[in-house]
Amino acid sequence: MAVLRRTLVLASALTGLASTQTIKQNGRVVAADETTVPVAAEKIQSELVLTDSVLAQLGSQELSNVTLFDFADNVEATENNKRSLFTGCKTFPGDKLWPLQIVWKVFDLVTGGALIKTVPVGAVCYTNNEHYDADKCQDILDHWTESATHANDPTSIMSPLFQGKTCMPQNGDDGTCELGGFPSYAVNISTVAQIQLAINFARNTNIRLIVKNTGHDFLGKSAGAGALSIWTHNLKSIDFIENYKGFDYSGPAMKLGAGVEVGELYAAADKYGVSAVGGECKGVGVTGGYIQGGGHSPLSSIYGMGADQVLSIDIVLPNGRFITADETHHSDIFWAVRGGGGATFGVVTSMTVKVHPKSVCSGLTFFVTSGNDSLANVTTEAFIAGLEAYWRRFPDYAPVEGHYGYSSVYPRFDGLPGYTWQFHPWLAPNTKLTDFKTTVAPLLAEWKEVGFTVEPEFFEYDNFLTPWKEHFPVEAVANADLRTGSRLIPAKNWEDPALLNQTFAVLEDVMQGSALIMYNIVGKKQQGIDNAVNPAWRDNLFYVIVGSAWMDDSTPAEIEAANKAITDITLAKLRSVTKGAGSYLNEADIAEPNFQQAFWGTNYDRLLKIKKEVDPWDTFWAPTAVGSEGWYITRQEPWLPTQNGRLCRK
Ligand SMILES: Cc1cc2nc3c(=O)[nH]c(=O)nc-3n(C[C@H](O)[C@H](O)[C@H](O)COP(=O)(O)OP(=O)(O)OC[C@H]3O[C@@H](n4cnc5c(N)ncnc54)[C@H](O)[C@@H]3O)c2cc1C
Ligand SMILES: *[C@@H]1O[C@H](CO)[C@@H](O)[C@H](O)[C@H]1NC(C)=O
Ligand SMILES: *[C@@H]1O[C@H](CO)[C@@H](O)[C@H](O)[C@H]1NC(C)=O
Ligand SMILES: *[C@@H]1O[C@H](CO)[C@@H](O)[C@H](O)[C@H]1NC(C)=O
Ligand SMILES: *[C@@H]1O[C@H](CO)[C@@H](O)[C@H](O)[C@H]1NC(C)=O
Ligand SMILES: CC(=O)N[C@H]1CO[C@H](CO)[C@@H](O)[C@@H]1O
Repeated sequence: MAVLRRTLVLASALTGLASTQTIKQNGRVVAADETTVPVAAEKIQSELVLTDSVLAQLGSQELSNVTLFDFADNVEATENNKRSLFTGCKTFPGDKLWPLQIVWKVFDLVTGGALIKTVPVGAVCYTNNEHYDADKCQDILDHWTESATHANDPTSIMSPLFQGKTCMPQNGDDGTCELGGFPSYAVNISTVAQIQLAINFARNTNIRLIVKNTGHDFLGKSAGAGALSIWTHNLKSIDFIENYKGFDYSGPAMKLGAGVEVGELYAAADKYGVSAVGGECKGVGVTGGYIQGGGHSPLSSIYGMGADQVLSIDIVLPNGRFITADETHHSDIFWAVRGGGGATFGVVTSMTVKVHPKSVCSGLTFFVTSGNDSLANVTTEAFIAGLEAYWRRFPDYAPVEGHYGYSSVYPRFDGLPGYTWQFHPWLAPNTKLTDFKTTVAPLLAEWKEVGFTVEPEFFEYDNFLTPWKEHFPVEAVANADLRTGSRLIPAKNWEDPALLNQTFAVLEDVMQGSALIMYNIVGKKQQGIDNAVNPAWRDNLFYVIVGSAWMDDSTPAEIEAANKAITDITLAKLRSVTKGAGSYLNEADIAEPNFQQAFWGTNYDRLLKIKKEVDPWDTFWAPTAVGSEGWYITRQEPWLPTQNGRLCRK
């Protein structure tokens, strides 16, 4: 047992001598270092876990500061819990109650040296910053739009807009690098115990707590000024279970650590001769925000959402306790975490998910430009007719054939009148190419008729990994001049010709000013599975992501207008033809009105009840998360809610 056998007190906190990094041990003042402050963990099965016996040995009754690591159900922690329950705001750097340096030092020591003081990823580009490094800066600039640049950094996120853009590497020559919405500290997690220590510490000191895995979140949910961050990126374990036996499933499964990314999952699944449900983008964290937010996949129209695959969840709750939740244990937590959203019910350390037989995949790709110039393949008139012919047939594809149609329409990049339409691809999982061609033949015939003369490239493979590698795009991230949002367009829009006509009119209107990232996909309801996934996914036919962009040199008025446009114009139009449907919380507009309904529909009330039960302290908070409505961030433009401010109760 790697536990502290001597008593521990933070002497400088008691005496006010913040600079002397000492602790009191058996009544004597000694230096706080690795020899006097051992790692607080006990080995249980394969995990290093924080237990009551470890805590008991960390402190003794006469010592008060060890209670900073107490579980919420410990009597000693009651005073701290009260403090966090009744304070108006989370404690912020500079506040009287912000932990002294020595406390952070001891926190670092009990976590085994895992605490990282935040240096913004862009700091190396600021000539007036102590971290300035021309080579490292060039490297960051060269790889800025790649997800790994941000995933591998303890605190960087891929939507810098919501951090406040306070240390953009592009501005290093004449700006000042500030922390902005980055957390103050991050814990580089390798054990369950470190997560427990971080949660207990943040709850007991009333500090804002955030969780960052890869930093893909589009709404800034993995950032937060003045926060302590739990950085789960390095939890990379993957175990294949050939014959998992669960409540009502037996078959192949995989147990995935919280840091496993989609590309790592797909490669491992292929190695073990199975296919797994994950997102389309390589770097997204599987059991982090993706599954917890629902998770749409190229395989969703057959096997359902990412969250529908989950058999068991290992999670540290807001009270600091480590539990396993499944259909028969902690079933409320099990229900809520599958679709209720990240950073809300605790920190997931791993999940066990179903995997499926490896099987044939076919599909097509194309790239078409419309217009009346020599670069165009088709006239814009034929283009629109071709697009409508495709949309009209959506009911034949995702819900019936299990297809995943992933394509984008953009106004032409060269500014000439017209559009481009790119398939990234149209994927038909578990389908032979001959069958796929039969299914799409009527559409291709109609395309010819209306003058939409394209030559798609078809493909077929005996597995999912290869087409995913060959035909899916590498997506650029970290655009700081862009707001995005999404809408789920339900099957019922296809049942009413007038509504379908209106829907097409809205889409054609929207696409004049925005890209349409289009998915013909349904989160197919799986027999016997009930979870918190947005019910709107179950009757979806057309999932669309839209955006509103501006330029680096746009005026403040233009930037404000573009930010408001996504909510009040673009998405308002889409909402007007999809009343009662929803939006996907992981790819949503941060200012989505009535987000509770839009992200969770009828599941919201139960989610909020569970949130209040497991986290009465609001230890976990993230913008638009379940229960987030009771708090706000100070110093915000109402049209741009960033994480660059203090978190306070309303
Ligand atoms: C380029 C790109 C492509 C995408 N493609 C898809 C797609 O195909 N399908 C799809 O469904 N989504 C997709 N997404 C959206 C993606 O699912 C979300 O951004 C998701 O939140 C990413 O999760 P993460 O853990 O990687 O990111 P992070 O930003 O690190 O975390 C996201 C949220 O989850 C919380 N969180 C992370 N880990 C944990 C944990 N272990 N326990 C508790 N909370 C945690 C964070 O606090 C945050 O609130 C895409 C996003 C991008 C940027
Ligand atoms: C985080 O911890 C891992 C070990 O789990 C280590 O390999 C890595 O270098 C650490 N990263 C940082 C930034 O400290
Ligand atoms: C192309 O179409 C645009 C309007 O859509 C028109 O202004 C322009 O004159 C046309 N050019 C040619 C070469 O026909
Ligand atoms: C469109 O035209 C370009 C060249 O002008 C060509 O490379 C491309 O294959 C065409 N697209 C289709 C789908 O026919
Ligand atoms: C909607 O219907 C009207 C009348 O039939 C037609 O003129 C119009 O082109 C249709 N619009 C769309 C987008 O289909
Ligand atoms: C950071 C913290 O909670 N420090 C406390 C340590 O214990 C002494 C004595 O009880 C308190 O005065 C400090 O506030």
